[in-house]
Amino acid sequence: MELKEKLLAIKEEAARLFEEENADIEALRIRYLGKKGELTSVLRGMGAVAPEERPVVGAIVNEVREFIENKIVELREKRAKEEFTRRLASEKLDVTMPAVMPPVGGRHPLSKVKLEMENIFLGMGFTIAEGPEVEYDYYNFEALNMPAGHPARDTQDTFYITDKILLRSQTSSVQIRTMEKEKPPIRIISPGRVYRSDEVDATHSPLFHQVEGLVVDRGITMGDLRGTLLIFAKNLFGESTRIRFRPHHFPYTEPSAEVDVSCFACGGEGCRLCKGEGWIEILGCGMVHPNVLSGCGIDPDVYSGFAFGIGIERVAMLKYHIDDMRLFYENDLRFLAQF
Ligand code: 2NL
Repeated sequence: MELKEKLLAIKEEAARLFEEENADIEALRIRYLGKKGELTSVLRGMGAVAPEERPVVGAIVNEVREFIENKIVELREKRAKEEFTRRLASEKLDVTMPAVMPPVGGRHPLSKVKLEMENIFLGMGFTIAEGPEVEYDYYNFEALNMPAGHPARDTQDTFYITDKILLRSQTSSVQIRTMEKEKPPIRIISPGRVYRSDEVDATHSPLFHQVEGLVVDRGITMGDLRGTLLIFAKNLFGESTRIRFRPHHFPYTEPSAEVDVSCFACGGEGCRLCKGEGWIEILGCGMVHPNVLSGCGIDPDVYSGFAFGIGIERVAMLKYHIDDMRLFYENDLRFLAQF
């Protein structure tokens, strides 16, 4: 019968078309199974088929539909496999190739200088002490022989949280806390942030960094201070570096001195860096004032000590020839990437 033959012809043609090299699966699916597809239109013609013939024709329609559906699935799988094989061949992966390195940051110049200073003192047997940046007036001023109203407080004016609590103006406060807690011998450095209510300019910042040092034991003399600072200076600026002490005044040390290093750019001849002086000021120091020792419960008749304070920014500016302190805080990579 006509419809049966038509169906078998459809099947045969479909079988041939699916075998073609560039068979377009989607186009074939629409052509045979789509709403206006060939099988669908055969089904529409079922009305003309004699009722007793309908189950037979229906079965053939179903068989042809299944045949085409299977062809679609088969061809899709075959294409996917081919694509996979093609990609395996073309996308070769060399597992021995070095990985793409993510960009890695570097240390901030202030951190570098701080670490360098820390390592020099660690090498001399010092340990690192840390403490709060928000500090009691007592530890920042009072215990350092600067009672309320002392004129030296003006030169270290800082930021107050309350009458009695402030942002530390030096890390001496950490050393006072250590002396309260520990018996001599004490040999510590206290690196960290300190604050002053200064206007920002090329050489001032309300936040800067310091390394302070403290040694307390029986029989500590100014000779120990000098020897320690000479080793420090030689390590930081080179073996030929010399140091000199100039008398100074700090309320918390007696005697007190400012220390210069021989210019590491010209060796002491006088140049632009040392402004023709041959010497560069680098830190303040002195023998710990007896009032400071006794205030911490350490008997000044038995023990003596020396202390010093070094500005990290100042050392970093000298070392790297930086003329404006603000560069340290602006986080401009064009500046930072140079270190
Ligand atoms: C500077 C240099 C200095 C100290 C810091 C100190 C610490 C204790 C006792 C005595 Cl616990 N002194 N530190 C001593 C001399 C100088 O810093 O130019 N300061 C304004």
